[in-house]
Amino acid sequence: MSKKITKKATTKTTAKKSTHDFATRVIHVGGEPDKETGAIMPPIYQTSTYVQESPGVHKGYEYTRSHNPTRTRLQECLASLEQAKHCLVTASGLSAEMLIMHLLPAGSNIICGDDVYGGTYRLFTTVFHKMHNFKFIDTTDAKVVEKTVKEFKPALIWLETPTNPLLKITDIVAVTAIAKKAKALTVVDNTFMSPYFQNPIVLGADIALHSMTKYLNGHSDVVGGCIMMNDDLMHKQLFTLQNSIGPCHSPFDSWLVLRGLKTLAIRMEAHQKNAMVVAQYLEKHPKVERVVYPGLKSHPQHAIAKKQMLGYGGMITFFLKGDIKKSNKFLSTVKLFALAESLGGVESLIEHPAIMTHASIPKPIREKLGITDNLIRLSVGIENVDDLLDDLEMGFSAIK
Ligand code: P1T
Repeated sequence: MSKKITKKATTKTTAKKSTHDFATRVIHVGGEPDKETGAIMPPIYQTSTYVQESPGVHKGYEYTRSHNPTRTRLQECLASLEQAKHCLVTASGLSAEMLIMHLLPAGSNIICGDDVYGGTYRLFTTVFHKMHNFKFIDTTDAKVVEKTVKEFKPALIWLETPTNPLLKITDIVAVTAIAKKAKALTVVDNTFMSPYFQNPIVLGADIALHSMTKYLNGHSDVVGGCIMMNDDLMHKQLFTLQNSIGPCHSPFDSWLVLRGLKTLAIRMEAHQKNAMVVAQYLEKHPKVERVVYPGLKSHPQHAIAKKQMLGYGGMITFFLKGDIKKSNKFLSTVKLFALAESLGGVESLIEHPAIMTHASIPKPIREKLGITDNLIRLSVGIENVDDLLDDLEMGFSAIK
């Protein structure tokens, strides 16, 4: 995509008000030199507790489950990137989702997109189904959303856009408008786009959520999650829940994400550039049945992608011509594309959703959605793209 990306912050953040461009905020918000020593890199406050002058008299920090200065810096930066007022950083993406589930009164109705990360589906259908009522629908069709909202009266609509793994795209502006009319909250899992390519809160969502494990950190060495929002009361409630339940992020891991974040803008550009080349190569390949990439004109929601996203990201899924045997052969032949779960790191990864990331979704549902045995998901890294194409070609050559 040749669109010039200049993203000025339009909303104030509690943490740091900055009108700088995204590429500047990602480096400087939360990255101020240490006041005491001038160290240009933020210290890692590797401490569990803080000394108090007298009981209850302290410098704002009591215990690291509640607050930690390294984590505070990361939260400031992430809030700024999503153009949100608040951010809470959590132990994992799933624990961020868990906190949001606890925010709602027991017995709430929740509409969730029918194609979501397998772990999200498992969390909702095997843990929170005891507390709330879930309906999984195709949120890419605003008419279906409108009808279901009327009948089901949800307290919350949960969107993943683009979805994992089928990269379906929901019109955030349209769905949040329907939700607002019905006084329902909207959450957007923005993991696949990162705040560089999509800002759900600016588009109308109440909450943007990320698995920080992916593009935000970008180096496949940290697990974490984050929740961004504007509402003060919601922030207070989620903080209380996090402090009471305990899924906090370690100071060292927060520091690693702060470090990884600095290159988010250039990494996302590089991921996208490579992904577009790979998607076009796959689209022409005789051994490929179909390619799904939001940047391709053939993507069913390409027009919405163009409207609401500032880029198309680094994730591609494609259907091989063939069966599970051919998929396995391909997956075990490629080398630069490492066969592993997860995504969003600088290195390219490949995986088989039906056996790996989405195995927790019952087979009949998976197949109805289109998560079939010939579906392969790529997280395109930032290596030299010709090397990546050679690697894929080696995989295709091995299929007879
Ligand atoms: O792994 P964790 O940090 O807990 O994040 C969960 C999660 C939430 N949302 C989305 C869209 C995700 O993709 C994930 C994790 N996904 C993988 C591990 C994967 O390979 O798809």
